[in-house]
Amino acid sequence: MPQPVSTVRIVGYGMTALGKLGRSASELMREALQKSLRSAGLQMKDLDGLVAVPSLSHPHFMEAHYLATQVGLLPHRGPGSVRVRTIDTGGAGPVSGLLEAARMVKDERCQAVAVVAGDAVSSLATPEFLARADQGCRDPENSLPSPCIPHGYDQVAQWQLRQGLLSREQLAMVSVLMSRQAAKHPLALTRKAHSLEDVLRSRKIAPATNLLECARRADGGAAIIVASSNFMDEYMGHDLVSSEDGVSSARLGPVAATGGLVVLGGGEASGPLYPPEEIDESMFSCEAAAASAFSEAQLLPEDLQWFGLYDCYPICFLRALEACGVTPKGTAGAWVEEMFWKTESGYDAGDFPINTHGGLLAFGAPWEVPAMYNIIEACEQLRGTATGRQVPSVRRALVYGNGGIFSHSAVAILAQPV
Ligand code: MLC
Repeated sequence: MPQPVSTVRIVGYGMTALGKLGRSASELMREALQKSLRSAGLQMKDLDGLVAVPSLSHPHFMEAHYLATQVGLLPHRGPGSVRVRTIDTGGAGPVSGLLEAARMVKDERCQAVAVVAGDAVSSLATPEFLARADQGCRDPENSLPSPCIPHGYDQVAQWQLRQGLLSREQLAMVSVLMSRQAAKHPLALTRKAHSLEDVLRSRKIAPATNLLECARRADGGAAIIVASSNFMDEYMGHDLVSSEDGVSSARLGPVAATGGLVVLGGGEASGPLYPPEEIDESMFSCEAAAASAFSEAQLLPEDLQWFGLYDCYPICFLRALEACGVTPKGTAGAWVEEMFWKTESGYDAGDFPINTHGGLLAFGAPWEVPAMYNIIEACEQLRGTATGRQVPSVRRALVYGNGGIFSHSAVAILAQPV
């Protein structure tokens, strides 16, 4: 009998609380991993793969090996083998991790792979946070002032402002829009929508970047479980629970029970680690990553009903709108302004089907974790469980993670199972 064609699916996901939690990154990773296993109905012993992204607050040599050892996945004692990998593509890490896990399932015949991220950058005192964050982004040739990351993005924002396709207000409107979205999500850090004046009058961090336009620092962990549909169908089929009336059902968790979410395609591309002295289009990589993802999924932007776009700073979100085909090249500023007015006095989730959790600017940003929130929110939207912010009829969704200062892009396209 030929085996039915297997698809790669996200069969579980989970996250910790967000905030200033006073817990280590490893503790947050472990909690998120346990929650994601529960939502799949799997146990630690069912995993034969683990991908982790490193943390800034509590870094470990070979983070994924460290975590796998802590949770008892290593040393491996059962049949077969376990593969464990640390992926460092900055904030793109969770989406790179999802694509790596999908390859592990497809090409290396893994049955179930966890992708885990966690960090505690809010619990780090600001001078220590900045010393560590600046160290990674300080270019000896073009020394960015501290805080280096906001200044790096600011250089790109200023370059776009000089081109005349964007206004300072349109940049600030991105933060307002994200705060309006976050106000509808029960776990988001930002509870109340900002006004445009709140954003424009908040503390100046760099020439065209104010405090409310910076990724909102937080502690938190998040994880997903990626598995082959064959494994979920066949292996879990053996793990039957008999009820009193003799009916058997698999011990699947709530996400896996509805078939999980299908990983249709993905793409990655890289740019330089620091913005070059002369900024031009060659430093950006989201366009190439998105094109690969669309090509692999054999879809066009209009085939998607929801987008999770990286928004560590407004300029990243604005560029993503164009790179992912939400709006044509050169029109993102005007598009954001139109959305700003459209959502000004109440709106339905379907009016603005992007970052319905509030993104890095308003949901919360534990360093390299936040792209996992894009993935998790995509799953909630695809499952129809985004209570109070559900976009109608989401069948396919795109998630984008960005690392460094536009230094790495990872894009994945997810879908409901057919
Ligand atoms: C901060 N606050 C916000 C906010 N940002 N509130 C709402 N929305 C936002 N976006 C709040 C804080 O919660 C805090 O509230 C108060 O404002 C002061 O913030 P702070 O962070 O405590 O201030 P400070 O210590 O002075 O530091 C300011 C800062 C820092 C700008 C230097 O916040 C910072 O560096 N932020 C950016 C982090 C960052 O760059 N992350 C990586 C993005 S790049 P309260 O109530 O506690 O006083 C990326 C790619 C990659 O994602 O690879 O990583």
